[in-house]
Amino acid sequence: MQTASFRKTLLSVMMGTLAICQTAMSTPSTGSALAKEDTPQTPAARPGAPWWKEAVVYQIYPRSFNDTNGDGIGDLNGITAKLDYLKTLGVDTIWLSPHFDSPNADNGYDIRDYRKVMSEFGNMDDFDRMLAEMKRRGMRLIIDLVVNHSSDEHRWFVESRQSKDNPYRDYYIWRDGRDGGAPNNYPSFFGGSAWKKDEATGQYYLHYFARKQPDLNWENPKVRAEVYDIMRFWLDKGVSGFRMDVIPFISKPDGLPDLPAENLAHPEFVYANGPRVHQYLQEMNREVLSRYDAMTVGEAFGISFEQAPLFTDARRRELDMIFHFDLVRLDRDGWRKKDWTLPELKAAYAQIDRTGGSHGWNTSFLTNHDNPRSVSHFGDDSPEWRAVSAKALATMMLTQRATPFLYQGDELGMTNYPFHGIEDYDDVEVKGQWHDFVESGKVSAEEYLSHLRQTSRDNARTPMQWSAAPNAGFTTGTPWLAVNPNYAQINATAQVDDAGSVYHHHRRLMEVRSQIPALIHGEFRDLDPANPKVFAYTRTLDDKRYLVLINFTRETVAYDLPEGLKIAATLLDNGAAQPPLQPGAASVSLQPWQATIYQL
Ligand code: ISL
Ligand code: CA
Repeated sequence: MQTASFRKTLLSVMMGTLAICQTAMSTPSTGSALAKEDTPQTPAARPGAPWWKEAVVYQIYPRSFNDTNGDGIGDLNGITAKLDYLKTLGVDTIWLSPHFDSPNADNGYDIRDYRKVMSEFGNMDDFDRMLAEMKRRGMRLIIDLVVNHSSDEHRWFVESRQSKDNPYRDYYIWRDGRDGGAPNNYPSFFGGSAWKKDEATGQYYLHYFARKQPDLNWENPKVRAEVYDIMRFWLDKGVSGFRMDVIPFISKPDGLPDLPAENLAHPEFVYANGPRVHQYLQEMNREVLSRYDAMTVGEAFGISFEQAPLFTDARRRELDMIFHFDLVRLDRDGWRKKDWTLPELKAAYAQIDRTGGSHGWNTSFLTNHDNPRSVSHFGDDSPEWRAVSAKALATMMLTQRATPFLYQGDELGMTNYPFHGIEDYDDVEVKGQWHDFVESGKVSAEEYLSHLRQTSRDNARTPMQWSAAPNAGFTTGTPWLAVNPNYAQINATAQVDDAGSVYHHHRRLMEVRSQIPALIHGEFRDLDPANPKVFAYTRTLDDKRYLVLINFTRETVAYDLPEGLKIAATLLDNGAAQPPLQPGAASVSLQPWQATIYQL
């Protein structure tokens, strides 16, 4: 743990930033006493930079965050109760996964009413109070815009399926079958065909995801107008932007021809490249976004690095940033786990940085509600190495030229869940795959489960671990999904009281990031892309240059700094380094999973 020397060196390096030292050492409560000085807006690190470039976003999966009424399901009041914990962590923007009225066929990503709060999560008063309490703390809220599809219980679809001439018929995508079967060979991501025959009219409707998630027809200008009204409704309430669910999927291929055989395993690369997606996003920007100081991030599942700038180049007036999936899905092919190498991971970071270019911007994330836990995914979640490797991954994630998105619980280094049988899983995607792969006899249950334990989305959806109390303090009832049994060792209360914890390292990283513009806006350069053990990159802005070194192994690595670089000072280390380096050093003995930010 950093000693007085940490405080002294940090002070000397960043005279102007005394604030960091002091706060880094004090330990906040996880309760809700509001500290007055917390509310002011932090000045832009780089004058003129839009707020969302300097934001640090925290993703909340409300069902699993915090339950305040004992029904075992997280709720909006549970979020409000933890805002001080988040404020002190240092995040300034919350991304709230869907909170809308939904029958929960896909945990909220199937919306029945876009202007109503899901009853399990609370009501609109709870929402308004939550938003007001965020703003009082100088925090912003972005919400999930799930408009590639709605729930089949949404009144639009209830109407649409009534008859072929119903005024809402064209809100969805209906086709006659072909040869007694589906209109084409499109697969659903959740198993089986992407078409469902509807007895009422004998036609098929399209659903890229579950049957209870019919795709909306964006060709219909009425549908687009409905979506823009919904966006204005929430922006006028004071929401600061949107995370847009599978937004590249909204424009369907003309004529809906069969997928070529080679695309059947990964249809996203066809679904994401419809002919009018950019026309619609530019219209959305003109009609809505350009009239608000709002942030937009698109979930660009199926978009290549080459296509990315089409969405994020500011001159095109579409989106501010997108989530690429090449990095988080590096080690899996659908549900199948596959090996990965550090050079592959580093290459993804370099490509992502390049796609941002000078007119775009990027996101930096290592997990979300659709991926396994970061430390189990890219770190080392064994008891001995979990904390230090979680801090190393945080150092990497929070020092990119991108807006960081931290997923709930990753600030504690929460791990994957020890799933056993299929009955342990809740996810609709798992149920579809079990049917398609195991019940069909294509794959044995053992093989499927051995992979799924490492790749399942449910790993990220287990309840937040607040304390060592029963059910990790998440609920006084029965949790909707089992709590990870390691909550006695890994929980917020213990870590907030331990200055050397993964929690506090995230806090210090966010402080350093907010004080050093180069760590946000500086040019990124990987100095040693082929190195299989060490990630060494610089961030340079004007005459300021910083080096980040991360050892991805359990061994000590003697590392000679490339290109004659010399270290001026150690800015922040994840507690692995000994002894601290002397100024002018040209080589470092990197301890196992050591992650250090140096000033050059
Ligand atoms: O990888 C996936 C498909 O095989 C999924 O993890 C995911 O479906 C995909 O990344 C799109 O995700 C988004 O849309 C889905 C929803 O289930 C996810 O939770 C959401 O993030 C449908 O709305
Ligand atoms: Ca609840």
